[in-house]
Amino acid sequence: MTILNKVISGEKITPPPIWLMRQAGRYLPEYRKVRSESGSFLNLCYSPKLASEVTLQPIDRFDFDAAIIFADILLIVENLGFNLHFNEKKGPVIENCLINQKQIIKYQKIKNSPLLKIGETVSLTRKKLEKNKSLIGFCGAPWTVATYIINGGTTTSYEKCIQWAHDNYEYFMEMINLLVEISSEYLIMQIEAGADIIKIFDTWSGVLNENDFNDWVIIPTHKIVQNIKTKYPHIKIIGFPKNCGYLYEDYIKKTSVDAVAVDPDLDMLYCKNTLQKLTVIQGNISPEVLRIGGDTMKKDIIKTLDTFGDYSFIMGLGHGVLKDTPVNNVLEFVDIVRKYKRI
Ligand code: 1CP
Repeated sequence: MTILNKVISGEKITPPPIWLMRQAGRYLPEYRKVRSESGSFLNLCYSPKLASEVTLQPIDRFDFDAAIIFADILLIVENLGFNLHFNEKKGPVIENCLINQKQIIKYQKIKNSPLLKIGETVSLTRKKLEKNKSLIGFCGAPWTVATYIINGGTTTSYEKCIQWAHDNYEYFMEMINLLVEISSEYLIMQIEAGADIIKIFDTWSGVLNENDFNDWVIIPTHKIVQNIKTKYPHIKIIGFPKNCGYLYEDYIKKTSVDAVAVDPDLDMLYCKNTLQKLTVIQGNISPEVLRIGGDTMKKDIIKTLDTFGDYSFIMGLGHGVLKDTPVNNVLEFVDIVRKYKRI
C-alpha cells in the first residue's frame, strides 16, 4: 500500500506524506520548457508523453509522496458538446456562454472521446512512478464545472450564476446529472488505467447557501462517490469543497468521501477538534506563505504539524502553488516537514 493510502486508511505516520495542489506548473523551469514546446496548454494535456513527463517533474525534484495527473477539470465539458480553449490572459474560455443562449447538451462517452488520452497519461506515469507513491486521478465537481459552462469561463458574479441556475432549474439539473454520469465514467477510466486515489475539486462550493450546497454539491458528489465505490470499494477519495466553512461537516458526513482537503481560511482548531474527529484531512498552508518562504513559512509548517499530528494527516497547501513561487521555498518546505519530530 502507498504511504498516502495508509494515511487515508487511518494510519498515523510522522512526518506525514506530502503533495501539493498544482505541484506541476509554471513555477518550475522544466515545466515552462515543456509547456512552451507543446504549443498550447490543451496540447500538453492531450499529449500523454509530455503530460506524463510534467506529472513526474515535481516528484523527481522534490520527492513528493504522490503525483497528480497533469490535466484540467474543464476538459470534460467537451464531452457535453461545449468547445473549450485556454486564453493566455483570460484563462479558460467556453464558447456559447449559457447565460446568453441555451445550448442542447450532448453526451459523448469517455470511450469515444479525446479524454482517453488522459488514461494513456495515467498508465504511462504509473509505469514510471515508484510503487510506494500514489497516483492521483481527479475531476471537477459538477457544480464547479457547471459555473464555467454557465458563464463561458471564470465567473465574475457567482450571484448571477446561481440565479441563472434557479431560473433554468430543469436544464441546470439535467446538466448536473450528466456531469455526475460523465465524471464517474471518467474517474473509473482513470482508476482502470492506474490511478489509486481520486480527488474531486469543488473550488466554487463556498458561494452556495446551505440548501443549494446540499442539492448541487453534496448530493452530486455522493452519487459520484457511490458510483466509484460500487465498482472499486478500495479506492480512496479526497473531496475539496473549498471555502464552504462549517458546511465541511455535512459534506464529510453525507458524501462518504474518505478524506477532505481544507482551505487556509478555515480555523485550525475547528479543523482539529471537529473535522479530524470525522475524517482524514489534507492541508492547509497558504500558497502565499509558501511563496514568502523563510521564517514565516517555517513557523506555519511547525504549527500545522503540531496541531494536526495527533491524527492521520496529509501535508499540503490550502490551494494551488502560485506561479511566482521560488523553487527553493518548495525544497525547504519538504525539508522542514521531513525533519519534523513530534515532541
Ligand atoms: O498554461 C498553463 O500552464 C495553464 C495553467 C494551468 C495548469 C497548470 C491550468 C489552467 N490548469 C492547470 C493544471 C491543473 N488544473 C491541474 C493539474 C494537476 C496539479 O494540481 O498539479 C489540476 C488538478 C487543475 C484543476 C483545476 N483547473 C481547478 C480546480 C483546482 C483549483 O485550482 O481551484 C480549476 C478551478 C481549474 C480551472 C482552470 N484551469 C486553468 C485555469 C487558468 C483555470 C481557471 C481558474 C479560475 O477560474 O480561477
